[in-house]
Amino acid sequence: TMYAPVEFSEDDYPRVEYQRRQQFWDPIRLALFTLAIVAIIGIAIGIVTHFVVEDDKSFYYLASFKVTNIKYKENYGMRNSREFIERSHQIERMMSRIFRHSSGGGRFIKSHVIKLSPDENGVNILMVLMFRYPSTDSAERIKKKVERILYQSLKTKQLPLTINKPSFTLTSIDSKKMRNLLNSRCGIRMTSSNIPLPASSSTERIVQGRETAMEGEWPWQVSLQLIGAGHQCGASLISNTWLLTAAHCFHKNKDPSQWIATFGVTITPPAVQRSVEKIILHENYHRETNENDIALAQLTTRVEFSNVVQRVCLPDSSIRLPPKTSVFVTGFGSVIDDGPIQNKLRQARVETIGTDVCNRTDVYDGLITPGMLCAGFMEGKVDACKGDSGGPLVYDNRDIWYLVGIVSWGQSCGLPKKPGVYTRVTQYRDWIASKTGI
Ligand code: 4AZ
Repeated sequence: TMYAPVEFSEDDYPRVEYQRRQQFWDPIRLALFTLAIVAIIGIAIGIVTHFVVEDDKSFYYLASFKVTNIKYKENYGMRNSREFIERSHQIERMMSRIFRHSSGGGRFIKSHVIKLSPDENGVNILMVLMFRYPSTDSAERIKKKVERILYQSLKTKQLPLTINKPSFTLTSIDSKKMRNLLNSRCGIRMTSSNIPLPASSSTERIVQGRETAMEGEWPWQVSLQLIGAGHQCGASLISNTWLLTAAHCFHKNKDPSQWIATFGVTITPPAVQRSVEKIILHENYHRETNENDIALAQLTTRVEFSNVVQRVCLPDSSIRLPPKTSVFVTGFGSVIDDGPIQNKLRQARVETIGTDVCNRTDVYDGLITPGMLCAGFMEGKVDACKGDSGGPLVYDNRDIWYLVGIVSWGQSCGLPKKPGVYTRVTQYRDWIASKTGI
């Protein structure tokens, strides 16, 4: 058979073609057009975001300069001395004044004095300066800006200290170097990105009077555990190897080989773990009266400081906290009397209570000795409890944290007129030094 050619009538052909075109092309055009519009909007948003919401990065500098209108004092060599602390705060305040009110304003985060050393006509100051600038900026360009702001301030501002301009040097350092420099100081809290944690950031997240801690918020907190029996007590890290805790924690067991110390915001898993080499109880600890409820534990191997492990400062023995001073107690203890140990670290803000008030007949009726410190509230509720014993009561002085108390005893937990009783650390400053050299 032969194939006959297909015939189209003149009428049919153009109509079919026309209908196909209409069905096939229009949705695609519409899709392409929409896609193009979306792409343009996307790119526009990207460009705007890039300029409006800058991607900031931290820049660190080591500043060294001479101050000529003050004389060096011997105690400047000791970082925990009142003289060093007061002078450092004055210098840090001055740096805030210089950089906070400059055109580059909000870029300045913080400064920290590292060292004060003698100079024939004044004092040499070594400090770190922290700034946040867009990540696209270079360390060298920022250095120039910082120097310009500082030199401008020397000319125009009335500053309490006379900075010798030719002696001023600024060196860019990386975050690791900065961390090492800051680690030479105690009582400092940092987030994982090396930004200092703001003071008492989180007092509003209270759950049953106790809120859970963020990582790195209380980096000196230790959990003391008996092998096989778990968490027994809290403790505070005061150096790479020494822990300060309560003597009554070792009532059950004084054998160091049976104890371990863990660090971090959870008991399991711990951030770091160490075994215990040595336990030193206060010679005059009395179980019946709770007097001298203080002990030291030495780790078998040192811990390295990081954003989650850090030592707390010991206060000078002369420091006095007036009544109603805001302090924080932290621990893995129960949140109700006779409740279970908490796996996540908790914190509570309490206030110091004068010994005169705490010794009233309706409170602790004379049981509070000079080596003890009361803290909490007369109406009760917020308090330390079982399992917090040995742990820290800390005081924040300009973002540097001091160990002022050790959780010791109390009548139950959170009862009205029965505040927590703590070992008054200032009373034992010399005892700690005699045993550890710290
Ligand atoms: C304890 O049994 C304990 N409310 C610790 C602190 C307080 C009470 C008891 C203070 O370890």
